[in-house]
Amino acid sequence: MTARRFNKDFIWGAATAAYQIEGAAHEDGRRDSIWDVFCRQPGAIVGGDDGAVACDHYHRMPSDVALMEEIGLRGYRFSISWSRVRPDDADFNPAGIDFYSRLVDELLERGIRPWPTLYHWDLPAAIPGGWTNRDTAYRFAEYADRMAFALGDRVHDWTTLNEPWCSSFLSYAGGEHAPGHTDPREAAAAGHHLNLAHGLGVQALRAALPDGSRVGTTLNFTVADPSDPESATDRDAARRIDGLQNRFFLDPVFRGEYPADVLEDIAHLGLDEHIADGDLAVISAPIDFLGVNYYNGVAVTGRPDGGPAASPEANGMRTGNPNIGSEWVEFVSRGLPRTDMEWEIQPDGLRRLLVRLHEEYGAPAGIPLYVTENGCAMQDVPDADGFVDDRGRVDYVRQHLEAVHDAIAEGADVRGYFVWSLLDNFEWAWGYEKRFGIVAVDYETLERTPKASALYYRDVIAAQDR
Ligand code: IFM
Repeated sequence: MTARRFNKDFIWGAATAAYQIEGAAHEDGRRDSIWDVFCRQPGAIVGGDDGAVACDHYHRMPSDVALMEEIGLRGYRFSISWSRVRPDDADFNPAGIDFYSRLVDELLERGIRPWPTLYHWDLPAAIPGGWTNRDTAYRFAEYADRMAFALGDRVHDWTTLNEPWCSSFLSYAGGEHAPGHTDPREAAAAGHHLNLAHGLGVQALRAALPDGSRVGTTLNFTVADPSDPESATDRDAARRIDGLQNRFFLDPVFRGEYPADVLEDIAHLGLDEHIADGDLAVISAPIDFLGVNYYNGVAVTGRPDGGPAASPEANGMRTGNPNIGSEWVEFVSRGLPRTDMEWEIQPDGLRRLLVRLHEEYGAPAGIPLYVTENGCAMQDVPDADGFVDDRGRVDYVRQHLEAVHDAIAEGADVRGYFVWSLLDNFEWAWGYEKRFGIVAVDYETLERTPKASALYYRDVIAAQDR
């Protein structure tokens, strides 16, 4: 991999999210987010874990940024905690804003480009109705405006949302993420309100930021293949997954419309009731880049006997409840190796995804793509010194970087890669059981130890300068 050349401006980064690493959940004015509340529900999180301490990044931020510099990162994708910045949905909190201002300064001092995301799932719990409430989208725009005012002189790349599919369908229908609801009609409403929040957020950011600032969004993508390509039923199952998980969020932003086939699939969910005149014009305001999160592909069938079932874990989390549409869909195993999340390792899915996104969405809009998350959970075993020789993760990252390189060679305009994640961290409903970091975190001592994958990534980045 070190032999492959990327453009000299390619951003080599790592990503995290506020609730997963910061801790300090009730310090300096921060108040509950929907995740703090969800974590208190018995059985919601493996091991009864929560983000109260997490990696304690809130207190260790300068040394974490120093670690980023040691790895050679050129970009750092983090999220801003709305609940820290505007606790209880009331006044803005200067101490909360100051944390992100100091983080940005620290990054810039070390030559690392700040790449903030405004919403990575930790909605203030006090907002009535969460994302089922249309008003939440307008509150998001106020928050975006305030952050642009605070950081816009130093931050040039802004992301509105992270993975709105997760904060709508997985959260309001799948029940696996906060607030843990299982009502598909709520999920459809939440999905539209998140799309609207993105559009209103873009407007607010554009109005407040200096010229030359860039605004984008990050979506998670599921590359669904029919289990049997000859089966029309399986092909239709793949279309439906692509529709609900990918195009439900892409098409309003890039084309100003919901895909007709998806509207038909979910006609029973009352989406129309939530779409007001002018919403789609707001949502489709031009953006400057698309963030692409990719972890795995899935093989799907619409036939009851369509193949050996994928494990229950593979059917959950990243894939959510696939049966929100009107027809039944099942994920089947095609025998590929899997990560500790039971997700298939399928690097070629990333190549195909990037080429498709470029051809169908990026190129027509004239905008580049960034891989804003890619990585894997593995069963890490530290040695006596706490070092993790995570060969499996090294292979995963290498294969996916090759896939990015191949996609670029095929014409996709991909300008950066952010590995998920810098640190082992709070993996949502899985608590601390699943480890995605290239840097190990000892949750007793909170000590950080770069894994073999961090050293590998450092070498890949360094090789680009030779
Ligand atoms: O940890 C998450 C992250 O918060 C969003 N994208 C997927 C990651 C792995 O599940």
